[in-house]
Formats: sequence, structure tokens, C-alpha cells
Amino acid sequence: MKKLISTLSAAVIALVSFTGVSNAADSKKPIVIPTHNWSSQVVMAYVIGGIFESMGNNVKYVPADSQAVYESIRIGDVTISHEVWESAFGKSFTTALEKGGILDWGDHEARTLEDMGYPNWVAEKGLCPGLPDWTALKNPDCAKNFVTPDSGGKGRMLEGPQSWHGDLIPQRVEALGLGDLWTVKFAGGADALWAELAAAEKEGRGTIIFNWTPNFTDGAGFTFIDFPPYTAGCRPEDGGDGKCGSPDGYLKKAVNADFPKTHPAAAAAFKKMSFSTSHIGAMASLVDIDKLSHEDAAKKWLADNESVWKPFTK
Ligand code: TMO
Repeated sequence: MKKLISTLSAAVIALVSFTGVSNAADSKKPIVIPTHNWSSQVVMAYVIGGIFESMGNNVKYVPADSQAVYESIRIGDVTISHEVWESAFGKSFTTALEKGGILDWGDHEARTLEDMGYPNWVAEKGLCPGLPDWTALKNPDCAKNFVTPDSGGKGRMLEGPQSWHGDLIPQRVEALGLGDLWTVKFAGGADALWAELAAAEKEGRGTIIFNWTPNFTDGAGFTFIDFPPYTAGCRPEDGGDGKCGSPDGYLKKAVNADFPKTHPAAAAAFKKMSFSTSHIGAMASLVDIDKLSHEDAAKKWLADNESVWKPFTK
């Protein structure tokens, strides 16, 4: 019996040390979290950093390009990405995934849409009858209500920074035969999109901007244009003709392949993390409506939502 017990305990010790990954403490080396140039992403960076810190981890934040970050994760300069938006970054993410060194760490509950649209008062004022059907944009009487001093007499659409989608929207406008009536300008940053909404309303002119959901505008009367449906391969970068809108997209998480080994507890918590459309909309609202700093927004979100995030750490 004694022999059996000692054999058994030896086996248990061997098993524990062999599978010791789940027992090992997280490395004290900082988990590197990237920050990009839209509000929910930055707030969520601090939210997730705060969750990791509550588990005893060290974190570091680095500003990063939202396309190049997947290569940075792959080679280990950045540890995680917590908002991989399919339409904007799916291609860069998939390219890194195929090279190796980065892992798909699952989806948030929220689904995403990233596309051109307009505040509802544009439709209510009758500035472009037929919207949200994209074919309404073929009408010159619509386009003329969207002219700005810099648009050369065409209707203007305001795209986000070019780092998000390159020439996706100008290509689409051309592919759909709208190039004679519409021109696309790029905003320097997200704040310029929100400033454009306010300016257009004040001036009583139409406006079409790039926007996305989840965002603070979800409850605020914004409508996305219905372009021809997205299908796999429809974009020029995938060999298609570009005559398509954006996908009903995923919102993924990704990690450096070593993260589960160096920080097993944090990696397990991050795998469980899943935020909903309303969680992410609230993170953006705290900055874009309530005007808190990103850090303060994250602190407030964590304090108000312990029942959401504490279970991720268990
Ligand atoms: C990546 N974004 C949320 C700005 O569309």
C-alpha cells in the first residue's frame, strides 16, 4: 500500500511538472498591448491591461499601425491584438497567420460592419431620395447636395484615414460607375469624421462618411448604405471587381504564439474575453460623447462592469 501511494504520488508529481504550464506563474515581463486610432480600441486596450494588472501582470502600451501590428505580433514585438476588424484588417491578419507565430484567439460576441453611411437627418431632409439603396447615389440631384468647396463640383464622401482601407472606397466608387458624380476624401483621423457630421448639420448640406459598428453612433441615428452584398473574393485585393460593400464581419482577438507559454493565466483570461456590441459602444461613448480620456474611460468601464470581466479571470 505504501509502495502504491508513493508510486502514485510520484506519478502525480511527474504529471504536474510535465503539464506544468497550467501551474506556472505568468512571467513578470510586460504584456505588450497596441493602441490604434479609434476610441473603442484604445479604451479596450486599457480595459484589458487593467484586467491583466488585476491578475498581477505587468503591461505596456505601444502606439502601433493597425495593419503592421499583425507582423509585430508574429515576430513578438507586440503580444496581443484585441480588435481585429474583418473588413479593415482581415487581409493583414490572415497574411501573418499563414506565416506563423500569431494565433487566432477567438471572436468577440459583437459582429461588425465598417462602411459608408449618413446621419438620419440626411434622409429626413430629402437630400438623397432612395437611400439607403446605393443606386440612389447615381442621381445627380442627390450628388449635388453633397458638394463641398474641395470636391470639384462632385458629391463628397469622407473616408477614414487611408491606413484603414487604402483605396477600397475610391475603387468601389469607380467600379460602381459613380466616379463622375462622387469624389472620396480621406479624413486625417476619426475625430475629423465626427467633426464633419456636426459641420454638415450646421451648414444644412448632405454628408456621407465612413463609420462602423460597434461605435458610439449605434444609438444615435446613423444608417449604413446598402451596397451590393460582399462575397468572398469580391474586392480588388482578392482579385474581384470591387463592386461590393463590406462584410458582416468578425471582431477577433489574436496573440503571439509564445504568449500562452510565457503568460498562461493571462492568455487563458484573454481567450475567454468577449465583448458585446453594447460593451464596445459604451467604451467609445465614454470618450466621444462624455469626453473622458481613454485611461479614465477604461477605469470607469471596469468599475461599472465587474460582473462582465471578473469571470474572465477565473
Ligand atoms: C477599424 N475601424 C473600426 C476604424 O473600422
